[in-house]
Amino acid sequence: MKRTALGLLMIVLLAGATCYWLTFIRVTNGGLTFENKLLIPEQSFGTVVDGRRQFHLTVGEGIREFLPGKRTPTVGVNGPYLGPTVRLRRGEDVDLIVRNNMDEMTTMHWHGAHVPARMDGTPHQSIQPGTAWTASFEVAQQAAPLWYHPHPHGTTGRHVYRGVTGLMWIDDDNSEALDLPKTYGVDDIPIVIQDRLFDDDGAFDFAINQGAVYGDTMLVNGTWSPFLQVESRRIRLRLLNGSNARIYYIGFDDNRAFHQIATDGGFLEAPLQTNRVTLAPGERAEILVDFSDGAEAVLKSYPEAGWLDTIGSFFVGLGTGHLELLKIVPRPAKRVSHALPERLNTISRIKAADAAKTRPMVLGGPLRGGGPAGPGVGPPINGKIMDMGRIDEVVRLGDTEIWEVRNPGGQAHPFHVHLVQFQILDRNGQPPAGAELGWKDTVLVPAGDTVRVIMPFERYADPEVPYMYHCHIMEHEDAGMMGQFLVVEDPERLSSRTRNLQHR
Ligand SMILES: [Cu+2]
Repeated sequence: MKRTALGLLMIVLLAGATCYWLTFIRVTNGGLTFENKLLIPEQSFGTVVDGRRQFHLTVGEGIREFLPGKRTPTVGVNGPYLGPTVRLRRGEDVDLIVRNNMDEMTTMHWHGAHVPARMDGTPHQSIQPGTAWTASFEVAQQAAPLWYHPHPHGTTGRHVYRGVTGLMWIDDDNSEALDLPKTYGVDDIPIVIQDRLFDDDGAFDFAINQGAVYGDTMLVNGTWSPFLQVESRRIRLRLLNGSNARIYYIGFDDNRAFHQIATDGGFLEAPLQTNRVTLAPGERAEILVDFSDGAEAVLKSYPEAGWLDTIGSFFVGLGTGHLELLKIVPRPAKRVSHALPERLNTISRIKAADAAKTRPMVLGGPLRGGGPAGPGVGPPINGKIMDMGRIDEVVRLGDTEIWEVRNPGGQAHPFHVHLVQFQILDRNGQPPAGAELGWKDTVLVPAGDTVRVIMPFERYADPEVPYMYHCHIMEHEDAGMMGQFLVVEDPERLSSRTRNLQHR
């Protein structure tokens, strides 16, 4: 009897370990020596021409040595890998002039930005090789840590994987008045987290496994095994999960507490003390970390809390799921530490009763009409695979809407909506807490969860050009886990062309 129970337990444990191993292949990055100085992307304030702030972003191929002695072919923006941190200010008019020096079509999307559909850089604003495209808009949103990346349908994942990603930080009166660390690269640090697979010859290996690309080598700002020297005082890290598919559970190796101060779309109301931040692809978080104790700490990703991961870590025994990112080395401070602000922002809660309608968004599940899902197809949203010639949803300008995002499938999907920042209304019926009270444009919906988000559609009607909503696991998005919505002044008076596009 005892023996049967033990055998059963062993089978369960081994199955758990096997599942774990399949999901998190070859993640064995422990034991880094952190010998490389963390690269900090250039920041750009552009140049003001006729009252408009202009930026030039040139996408082109390059070579970068990430691993010692290995030359990796890359694509970057104004350089071999990643792009400049674009600094914008609320109320300004900007022109972002994007030149494509690659030999294939791409686009450039301003993730989290409140911009007209024609300026959004979706699959509908293609930039052919050797040409340029200009996104012109007014910066019409609060201070927030946004980012930019290509969005060509079917090849987003590959373009991002090669290196086309940059940060786009917005400031406003509030962010400038707050007593926060603001010296770029000194106490206000961009942290772009990416996992990569390398071939033996050093080339990026875009290998789709379990439906997406998971790397075994961590890069921060394109730096492998990095360290960062800071003063022994409070510093600000602006984290972006710029990975194609991997979800991180960010903390420090000494489990120190820190304060989260911002989410995707802006500041939280007050600093939130924690020792973990979950970041799915596309999500951002700003944290304040106090190094006045002078102790070094390694920024890392922990395994997801859960029995499978605990067993997996134990059995596989290779530090699987523990991903070391960056060693932070404090030096004696020259300046006194910033105090922790008591208040950061005012977020008025949008009430469910203010919503004109609720739209269901079912992630994964069967295809409409029972067509074959499979390699390169799906998972679907609402049973449908992305069709650039189909309009899936039509939103009335001025309405507030609830989108009920339900994930009946077997894996987590980060759901991203263009144009808006939304609030989480509830998750599995429970009101949000902690960082989920902040403004978001991407929300992680684990298997089995239902998340209701609420958002106002205040500006930018366009009866022709749609915005996107999609899973931000880029290989899912590229396989069609994406839909299109129009924002129009009167959904009852659509052109016959648009009406036809709705019913494809
Ligand atoms: Cu997905």
